[in-house]
This record gives sequence, structure tokens and C-alpha cells, in this order.
Amino acid sequence: MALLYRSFWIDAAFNSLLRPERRWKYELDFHQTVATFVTNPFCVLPARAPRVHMAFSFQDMVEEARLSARALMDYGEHFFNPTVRLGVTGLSRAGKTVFITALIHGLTRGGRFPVFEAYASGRIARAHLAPQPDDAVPRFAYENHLRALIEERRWPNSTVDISELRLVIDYQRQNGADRNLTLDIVDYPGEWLLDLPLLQKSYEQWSAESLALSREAPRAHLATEWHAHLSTLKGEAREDEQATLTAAKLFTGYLRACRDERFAMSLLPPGRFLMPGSLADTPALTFAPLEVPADGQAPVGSLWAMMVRRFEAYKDVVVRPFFREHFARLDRQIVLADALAAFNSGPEALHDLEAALAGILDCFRIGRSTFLSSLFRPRIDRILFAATKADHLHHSSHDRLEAVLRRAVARAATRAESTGAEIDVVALAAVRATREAQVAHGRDRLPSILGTPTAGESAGGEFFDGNTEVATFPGDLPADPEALFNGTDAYRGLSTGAAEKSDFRFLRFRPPKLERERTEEPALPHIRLDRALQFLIGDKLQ
Ligand SMILES: Nc1nc2c(ncn2[C@@H]2O[C@H](COP(=O)(O)OP(=O)(O)O)[C@@H](O)[C@H]2O)c(=O)[nH]1
Ligand SMILES: [Mg+2]
Repeated sequence: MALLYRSFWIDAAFNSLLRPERRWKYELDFHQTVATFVTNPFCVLPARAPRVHMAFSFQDMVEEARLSARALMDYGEHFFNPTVRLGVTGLSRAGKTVFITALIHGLTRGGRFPVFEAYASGRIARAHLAPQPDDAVPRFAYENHLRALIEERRWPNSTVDISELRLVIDYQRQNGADRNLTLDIVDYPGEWLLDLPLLQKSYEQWSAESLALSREAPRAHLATEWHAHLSTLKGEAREDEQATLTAAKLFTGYLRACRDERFAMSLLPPGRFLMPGSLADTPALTFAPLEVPADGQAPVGSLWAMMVRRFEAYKDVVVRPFFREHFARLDRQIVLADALAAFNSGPEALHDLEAALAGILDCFRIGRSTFLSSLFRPRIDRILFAATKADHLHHSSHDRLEAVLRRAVARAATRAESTGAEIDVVALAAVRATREAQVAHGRDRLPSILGTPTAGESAGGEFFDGNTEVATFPGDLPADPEALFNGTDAYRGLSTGAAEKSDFRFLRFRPPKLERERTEEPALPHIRLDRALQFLIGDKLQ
């Protein structure tokens, strides 16, 4: 049975709730949104792709030598100063910047973390920022992000590069001894992580997989223009810069369209095509798939050979340095996922998210199987998957959101058992933008959330000004996550409607209004951020 969920808006003090014309502005049928999986639209996932182990090449030997030098340097530093490198990743807009800002603010300014044991029991004397340690990595702009959140009540500007910040935690061990723990927090785009599987693929394999994926719904529709151009290309033809430029441009356009909010696809390698930074327009970012035999050999001087060369350059210039300089040095990892955006978009986006999470988990295995010595292995021994923005749901649904993510990660996690890492799942909101209330409707009491939609948001034809508080009844997630993955109702999500008619199931709320008590900086409210902290660093503070 489909349940009707409705939202309606109120003035600041609930008054207009009582005015009948303001009620039931629009309907949300969340139940249908999520119980919609008809088929499995995936036939080509990174996790299922044939696993080719690279021959141990000269390239690998050079790479190992570099890694070992790096590892020794890190070890020396670690010896005098126990350090945990915490990787924070997730696709663009997953909530990395907000998560790190809230985490640092909470630890340095007295946040409420009852489940973070060392903190709650008073063993943490203080936490403070220290100079950013890596000379070539931008510093995480904590102060700017915090000012945006607290003083301007707006979300921080989006960032597309890696950044890093060092936090030192002075604490007392359980046996009473005073210690300090250095926590290096590294914020890097999840898109880069999804590039790691390319290290194990040939150009021909990558081409075949990308093409197969682009022929699935809803991608096929978005790829029409690129496919039309592709059909004019012959891999054996002479190399041709202009044809390559056009192919790369159309291919990038297709990737960008997939990432659009309405489709919310997650699996879009090569990641740097969508965030090129200083590499924009370089040959390493100017290539595209071709229709060539997966086990074939490119003729010398051909278009195909040119694509192969550039694909290999992408690995050399982009993927390997990321692996060596960043990924291989992490100790702990949190992977943030905006599962609600995927629900919002429809079933394909959820399956895509599942595939992307599988791809991410594969990275940890790839690291282990590719490089031989234990010195060079990624040392990550705990991975936390977190569904962000849980404040869009009533607390009665938080466990269910967690269950959905757990279900999405489960398959990949069983395959990835050999990673040797402990894996957990949490639904959290790093910054809680909503409050909860029971709103009476006739005899029913609806578990609702209250928040201020950002200016320009609309629902049911109503546009919000950024100052009006709204009560919405976001609906429940299904009690059994299986219903979500095997459901037969055919809700198609945002991806089927025209962009301007999109029925967003979740409003964007402004960050919360905080009351300053005397001069003290107020703590940012959160949901389960302390549980994440306990899992990620709790054991290092014993
Ligand atoms: N309500 C709510 N929104 C959030 C939260 N975290 C992130 N967001 C929203 O998600 C957007 C992207 O977050 P951001 O941290 O910039 O993502 P990043 O690209 O992964 O760094 C923000 O602009 C907010 O609109 C949260 O805890 N609660
Ligand atoms: Mg960011």
C-alpha cells in the first residue's frame, strides 16, 4: 500500500498551521519513491569486471621504490608523534566540507558527543589546530567554512580539490598517562578514488565497459550525441587530434549530464574529466572510448594508439600520484554518500550508487593485490560508510536509512573481505539543520521536521524566501531495505521529468540558527557524528 506523505509550511510560530488554506500544500509519496526496483540495470560494474592482475612491470618497480621512500618518511615521523591520517571522501556534494568543519568545531569548541567515549568521559583535555603538514597540499579552509555556517547561516562554497588539516588532541590514556594524538584530516574527491580501478585496466577494457554502461538507461539517452560522433570514428584510422578533441568533449558532456542532480549518477570515471583543475586541455585528459576489440592491439600511428597513449598518460599523471601521495598513506577512511539524493532521483541512481560503493571498496583490495610488500599496502584498517544529511528525515527513520546503506554496501563488503579492514555504516548529519515536532492532523500526529528552506527552494508551487520556517512530513523509509532493492512499483524519480518540473522530495534547508550563550561559541547540533568519531578514532585514544 502506498502511504501519502504530505508537507506544509508554517510561519515562525506555527500559527499558520492552523489556517486551513495553508495545509497540505503538496503531497509526497515517499513510499513509492523507494520501493521501485524492477530490474537490475547494471551489467557492467567495476566490481564484476574481469580482474586482471598487472604483470610486475618496470613501472611497478619504480612505483614501489617511491612508495617505500614515502612509507619510511611517514614511519619516522609517526615514531615520535603518533599520527592518524583520516581520509574523508565522497562524491561531489556528498557533504565532506560540512563534515570536516563540524568535526573540527565540535572537538575544539566543546561539542556534545555522548557516544565518543574519550571525549564524553572527560579524558580529552583539549584539541587544537596545528600547521598543515604537507607543503604541496592546500590547507582545508576551516575558518571560512565555519564563518559561512555559523555567522552567515549558509552552506560553505563547494570545493573540488584535495585539502588537509592537522588537529592535535591532548588526552589522558585510560591508565592515566598524558598523551597527544595527531589527527591529519584529508579531504579528497571520491571521483579520484573511483579512478583507482583504472590502474588495473587496459584502454580496450575501459572502453568496452564505458560503452556498455553508456548504453543502459538512463545513460543511453544522455549519450546520444557522443554515440553519434563515435560511430563516425575508426580505431585503425590515422591519429587525428581534432577528432579526439571532439570525442573527448562529447564524452565529457555525457559524463556531466549523468551527474546532473536529476540523474545523480555516481559511477563516472575518469573522475578528472569532471574536475580537471590545472590539467584541463592537456592530452592526458583528452581521450574517449572507441569501439575496439577488448583483446586487440592498436596499429602504430592510429587513432586507437593515440587514445591508448593518453589513457596511459592519465594513469601516470593523475592516478598513480594520487595513489602514492595520498591514498596509500591513509590509516582510516570515511566514505560519505548522499543516499537521499539517489532516492530523490530514482532507482537507477540508487543502483549506480551501489555500484560506486562497490567500486570504492574494491580500491582497498586493489591496493593490496597490486603492490607486493606489506610496506606498500594501504594501511587503512577501518572504513566507515556514512549516509549524510539524515536531518532530512525524522529520527524514527535514521535506523532505516542506515539499513539501506548497509544493504547497499553489503554485497561489496562480502567481496571485499580480503581488505582486512573493519567496515561499519552510519546515518548521520554533520550539521543538523532541522528540529523535530509532532504535528497534529485530525486524530493523527505526524512525526515532522522543521527547518528554514534556503531562498529560492520551492515545493508545490510555493517559493521560499530563506527566512520562513517550514514543517514537512518527510515520510518513512521502508522497514525492510530489501523492499527498496527488489520493489516492483515503478516510480521513475526525477530523471523522467523535465528539469523545471522536478518534484524534489527533500527541501534544502539553511544551516540552523544558533543562540550564543554569553560570549561562548555555540555548539553545532548534529546527528550521530559522535558515533562516527568513536568508530574512526575511539580506539586510538584508549
Ligand atoms: N541539512 C544538511 N545538509 C547538508 C549537510 N551536509 C551537507 N549538506 C548539504 O550538502 C551540500 C554539499 O555539502 P559539502 O560539504 O559542500 O559537500 P562536498 O562537495 O562533499 O564537500 C551543502 O551545501 C549542503 O546543502 C548536513 O549535515 N545537513
Ligand atoms: Mg567540499
